[in-house]
Amino acid sequence: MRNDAFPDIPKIAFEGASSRNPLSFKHYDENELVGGKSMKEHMRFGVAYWHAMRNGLSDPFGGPTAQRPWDDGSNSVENAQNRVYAAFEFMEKLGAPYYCFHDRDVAPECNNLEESNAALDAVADVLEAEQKRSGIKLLWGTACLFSHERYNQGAGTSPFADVFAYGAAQVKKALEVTHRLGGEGYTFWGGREGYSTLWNTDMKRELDHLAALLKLAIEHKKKIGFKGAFYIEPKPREPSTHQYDSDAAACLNFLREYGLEGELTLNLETNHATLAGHTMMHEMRVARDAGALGSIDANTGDELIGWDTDQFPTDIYLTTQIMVEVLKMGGLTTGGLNFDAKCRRESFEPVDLFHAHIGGMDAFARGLKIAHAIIEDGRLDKFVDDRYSSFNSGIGADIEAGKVTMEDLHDHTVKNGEPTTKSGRQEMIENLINEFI
Ligand code: XLS
Ligand code: NI
Ligand code: NI
Repeated sequence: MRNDAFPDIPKIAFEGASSRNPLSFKHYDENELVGGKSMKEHMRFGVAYWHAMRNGLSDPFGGPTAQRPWDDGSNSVENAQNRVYAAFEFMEKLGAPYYCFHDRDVAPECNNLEESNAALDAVADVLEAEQKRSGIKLLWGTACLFSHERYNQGAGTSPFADVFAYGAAQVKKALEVTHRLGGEGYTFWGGREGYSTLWNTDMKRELDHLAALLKLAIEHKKKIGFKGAFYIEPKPREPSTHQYDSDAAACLNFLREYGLEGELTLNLETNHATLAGHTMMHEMRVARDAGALGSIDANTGDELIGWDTDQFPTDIYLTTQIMVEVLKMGGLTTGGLNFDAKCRRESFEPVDLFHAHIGGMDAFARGLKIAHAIIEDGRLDKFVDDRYSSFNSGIGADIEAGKVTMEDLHDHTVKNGEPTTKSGRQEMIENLINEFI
């Protein structure tokens, strides 16, 4: 513990909706019970190390702006270790119970794999000690298989076997470190696992290789006794033109095709849903219906900018939709709400990290309460149940039970004549939701 990275910032307290202190929670009271469970347990907030500690806030038109006085800008192990103290001071003052990292966020890439692994171990020593001291836990770890130039054409789907091997070796180490740090999960996000053009791509072979990498990781997970969850994180494109894990449905199909269902669930990110042309609610529903909603990268995109802007979520409508899906799946278990989000380039001071995370946590606190109220109220669920009630008996029940033939349906229709339908009442339902917001 050093406690010198954010000298002017006290522990962020819950002060309630009437507070005018920007460095306080207005809605997130970690101990408040919602439906018998504390907000802290419902949301399981995580800080993304790569954004909070490593993102210089550059954009496609300009370099980094972030002021991070505790960071000397060097690639040394010592600097990486110093960063850990700043990270834990930040997370403790914020009251975030979890964090997530890539191997290369926390420790430098060195001259070769063995040196990089040794650097990772040296930083993990400090991470482990700080976790123990603060009680902050690792939500998930991962390996960065997309930044280094060797991964310019992917890792698991690289056309080069030696690159595949390097990526696998990195996953092996990242898994072991995640296990050592008591991580509750491990995420696979295929940063460059896709293609830039199909003209030079053997898609079938690349997908076979991606599945092979996952199978090897599952094998290794069992070998080392890692009990955490495995997640796969969909994203449709960027930097590639097409990524194989393009959306929730594509990921589920991939897992089924290679017999991996049950081994991995999904880590869904709001901004990736947007890039896929879906709402986050859609992605969550697809995953939840498949029993595969694992964890969430809580961020949002900009409607006016077409890339992964990774902004902090502040839209109450969005957080409500997310929390409705979370509550309906019975709550998060191993997963959490990981703020895979960065400050805007113009928000370059250390204190902006606090404003950003406080806003996200407050927005989710409100989303949780609203979602809980909507579900408790019951009118929405009743409407949806009623809407499908013709399948509860008679011909509908027979259809669902698989008891009918085409002849039966023909005879039914001849006897029944023209069917009647009822209004879907979209506007009424939207008004009902707004009663709670
Ligand atoms: C990038 C991804 C990445 C993953 C972790 O767009 O969201 O941050 O969450 O590798
Ligand atoms: Ni993400
Ligand atoms: Ni992203």
